[in-house]
Amino acid sequence: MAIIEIKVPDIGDFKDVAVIELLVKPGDTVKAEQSLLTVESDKASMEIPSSHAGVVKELKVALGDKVSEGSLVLMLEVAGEASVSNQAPAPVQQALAATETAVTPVPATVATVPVASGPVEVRVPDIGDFKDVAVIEVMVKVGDTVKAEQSLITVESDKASMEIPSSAAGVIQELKVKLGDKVNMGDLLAVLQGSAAAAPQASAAAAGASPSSASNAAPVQVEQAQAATGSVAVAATAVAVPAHNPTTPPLGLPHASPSVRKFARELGVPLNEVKGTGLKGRITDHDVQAFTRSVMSGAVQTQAAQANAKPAATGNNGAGLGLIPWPVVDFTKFGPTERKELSRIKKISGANLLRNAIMIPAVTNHDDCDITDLEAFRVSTNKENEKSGVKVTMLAFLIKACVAALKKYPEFNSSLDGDALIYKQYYHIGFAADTPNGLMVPVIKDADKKGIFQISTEMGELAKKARDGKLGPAEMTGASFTISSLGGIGGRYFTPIINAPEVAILGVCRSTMEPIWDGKAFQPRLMLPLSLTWDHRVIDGAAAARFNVYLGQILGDFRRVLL
Ligand code: CAO
Repeated sequence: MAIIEIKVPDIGDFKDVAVIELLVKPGDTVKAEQSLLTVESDKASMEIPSSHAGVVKELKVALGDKVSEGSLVLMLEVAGEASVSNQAPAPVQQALAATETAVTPVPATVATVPVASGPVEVRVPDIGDFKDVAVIEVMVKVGDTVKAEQSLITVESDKASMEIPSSAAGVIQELKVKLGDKVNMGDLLAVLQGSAAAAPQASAAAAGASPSSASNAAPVQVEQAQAATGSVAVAATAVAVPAHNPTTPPLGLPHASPSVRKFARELGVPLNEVKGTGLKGRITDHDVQAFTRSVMSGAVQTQAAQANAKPAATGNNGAGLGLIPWPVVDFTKFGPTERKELSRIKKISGANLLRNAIMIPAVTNHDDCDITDLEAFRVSTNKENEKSGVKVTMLAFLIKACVAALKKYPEFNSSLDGDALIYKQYYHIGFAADTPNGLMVPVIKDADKKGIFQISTEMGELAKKARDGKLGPAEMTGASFTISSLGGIGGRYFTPIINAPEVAILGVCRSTMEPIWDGKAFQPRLMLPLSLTWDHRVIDGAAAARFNVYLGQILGDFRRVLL
């Protein structure tokens, strides 16, 4: 075993290029020519391969470091007695695009020509082993002004694809190629009205120019596969980039030119989600733009956004959570069935409920409170106000009592915002309403500023609107706390699901007369079952118990609200 130094090979004109990606870590076993890191200049990016197989002992570069030819990249433990000082750097390796099987080098065989002033012919430079490669993308049209080194077309063989740049700046007078044409080194691509740019002329390559003139050459971009951690475009400049052995291509990678990959990277567009409309499904910059537009307009969601967003009411089979799949059962085997679509409201609320149930570490405290006196007051109040047409139910008192408890325990009236809590200084109370189409949650705004009659009146109006399907968005949003009352129906306790981004919800069931021990005897008292569900990230069990106790005290003696 020996430890050898792996250095940056000849990367042509590139100097002080930034390390943008580390592809290995200490302990990793690497093959010869396996990519170790990605470097990027303002013109291109490329992967730096290992010259040997071995085990990575130590990384000598970090993200953001600047490297040049000869810079030490890492220490590698290799089999045998290799000399540390004698390791030739590996050639710069180009990875493979989705449909490609290998990448052929782009040798340095273009030469400089004198400055052009009249029409300039742009020809296919030396593109190495590529012969009869198909034009799969034409990036310019007649009349376009192009800069020297701007990509004009993309060509593709069965092994690789590459962008062919203009050797001069100018206005395109004639385009000599079209989609599907086969081209070779030296073929005429375009005629420019030159603007005296001192750029290399590809046609010189055909005339047998020497590889040593490489430093002046126009770059030819060779398409690079998208690495697992992000796409990287290699611009193999027309320097001496030696050939390397074909490697196994990564499968299922998107098919796009380096410039499109760069464009997508800049926009944060996941290329593998973009549908290519170019030849052979190739992704063009228009496709990237169209994808961006559709994401921005909300017409499309990226997979990452979908993963973070609410799952469908029932469409999610649990695979994303690493769960076993949802059982698919043919119920007709067991008896007659009928399939009915969920209502729109059920679909929407189902998705929200699922997210909230999964994402919130929720705990429910069950408690009873004595509402004997309050119920007597409610009944007498309703009698006194029979003619007003406003009926006061227990829920109106519960809303008022909750406001008092929220004021005393403000974290129940908050929302999580990353590592912080947003304390709301308003008291908008949502109440779950049962409608023919499903559950809706209208909101009583500023419940702290309203009396029991006003709350009762609004509740009646909002509940009616909910049942008639006439609630507006403003009437269903902005709640800071929610109450779900099943008191009119029955039941004892239940575990309501928090209506995110709220942090707590109060469930109420039907009050019943119960024998309560007063220290001397059992007394008949009307007991109201309360179920408070709370987000344990925000609220502690003790605080939840205090909230319930305080709520019970208020409902037991409503005069406490005034204290
Ligand atoms: N204990 C005993 N009786 C109760 C009670 C309680 N906790 N709460 C209400 N009642 C009584 C009322 O006093 C009323 O009695 P009367 O008809 O004798 O006057 C009756 O039950 C019906 O009340 P209500 O339900 O019409 O009125 P409300 O203010 O209590 O509730 C509303 C209004 C809109 C919340 C309710 O109609 C509703 O839709 N509840 C269902 C909420 C729901 O679905 N929650 C579950 C969400 S999770 O899926």
